[in-house]
Amino acid sequence: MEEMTGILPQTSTPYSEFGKHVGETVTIKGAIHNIRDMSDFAFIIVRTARELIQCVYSPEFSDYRLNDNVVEQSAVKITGKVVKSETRDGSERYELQIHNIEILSAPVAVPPVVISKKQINCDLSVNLDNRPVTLRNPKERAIFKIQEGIQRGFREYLTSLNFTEIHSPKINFAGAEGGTNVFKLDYFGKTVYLAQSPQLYKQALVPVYERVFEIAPVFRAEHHDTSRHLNEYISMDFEMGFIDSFTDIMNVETGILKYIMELLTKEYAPEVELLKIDIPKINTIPCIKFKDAKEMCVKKLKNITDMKDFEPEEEAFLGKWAKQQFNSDFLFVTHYLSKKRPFYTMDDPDDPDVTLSFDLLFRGIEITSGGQRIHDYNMQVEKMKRLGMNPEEFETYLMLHKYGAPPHGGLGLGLERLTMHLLGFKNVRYASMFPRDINRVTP
Ligand code: AMO
Repeated sequence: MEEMTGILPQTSTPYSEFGKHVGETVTIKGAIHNIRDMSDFAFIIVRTARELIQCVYSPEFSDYRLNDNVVEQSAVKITGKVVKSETRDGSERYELQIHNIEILSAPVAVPPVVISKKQINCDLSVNLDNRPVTLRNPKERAIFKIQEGIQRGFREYLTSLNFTEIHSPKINFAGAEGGTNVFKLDYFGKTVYLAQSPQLYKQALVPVYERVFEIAPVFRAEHHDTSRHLNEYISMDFEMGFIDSFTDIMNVETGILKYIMELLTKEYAPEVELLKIDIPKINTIPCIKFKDAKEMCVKKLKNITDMKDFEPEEEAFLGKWAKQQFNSDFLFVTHYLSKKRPFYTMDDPDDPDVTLSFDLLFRGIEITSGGQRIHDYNMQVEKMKRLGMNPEEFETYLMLHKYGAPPHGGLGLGLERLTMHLLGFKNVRYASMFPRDINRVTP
């Protein structure tokens, strides 16, 4: 009887180890990404999990004879000799002189979009329609490797501060953020809602674990088609107890972002280089109160009518201002109006018209909302009533307050929004693997 050892045999040599095998025969597994036939020899570029490996075919050293089965997107196992290759910039590169090719699986059709070029050259909608294929393009897949790095950074940094990772339910008894952008669902004859955020649950877990975080999808029934809204996105949330001020939350976020940018620089260098990412340098992040930011916008921009919130052009202006004044790509805007923030937000005891809350702008676009929450039962019930809500419908949420909760706060950071602005995309869909918007639920 066969027994499992828990050890995965290494049957493919990673490119990062080629330097140790110069002159030796190795085996690699991957997909044929591109074939460049040069009549008496050919370059066969093999795509592995993270790299493109240049393999050279020549009847001089290849036992295999190239034939019609060797096509782009075939899954192959190639055996060959590692040799150092010439580079214009003098950097160390290696290639494989092919001895043999084993076709593990061959496609039955040519991809609908050319994916072997440096970048995908088609409309966004065609790119998204063909996502399982277009994501194979090295630049496209690099976007989501970077996204992995962002999530890793968020997770690693918070874990180092003793936060506990949680998973809250996505089928909920109420919308956590209010408003109309909530998906209703028929749940065995009852109306329930898809989670707009993990808000109510992450707060409930503060008296349990003190510090919690979650990285998970959330759902917003956005009825409009904009370049920065998705109907499903990944929210990176945390919540922490025993805060002295909501600035504790902003300090933790500053630490998270510094850590993420360092991690990307150190461990995601191939993707950072491929996508030419301008990694922001973060020392400190400046803060401005909503009221002061608004006054500045009104002075500098024309036709500002909404005095309770920012228009996208105001955020863009504030982003430029932060860059000029503080050389910062980030800006915290604090003390948003009470009227514009959700029911769980703590009002400022010194000025109840404003809240102990903040948004973080990155290069002129909001990527985070957060703040201090109400922890007092009577204060929360009273605020709900003031906002026309029925506290009885939130009985289980109010257990948090009823049975004692420490002063606490937290934030939600949109993964796709952060990726979008880090990579300089004009549309958030480029930063979503399989975006869901008002017109799209496939693939
Ligand atoms: P808020 O609703 O502001 O706050 O969302 C937090 C962050 O999530 C991102 N975001 C979106 N990204 C893509 N598409 C959307 N439709 C979309 N909506 C929001 C943004 C935004 O800054 N519970 C609070 C957070 C908290 O206070 O802890 C909340 O969800 O980057």
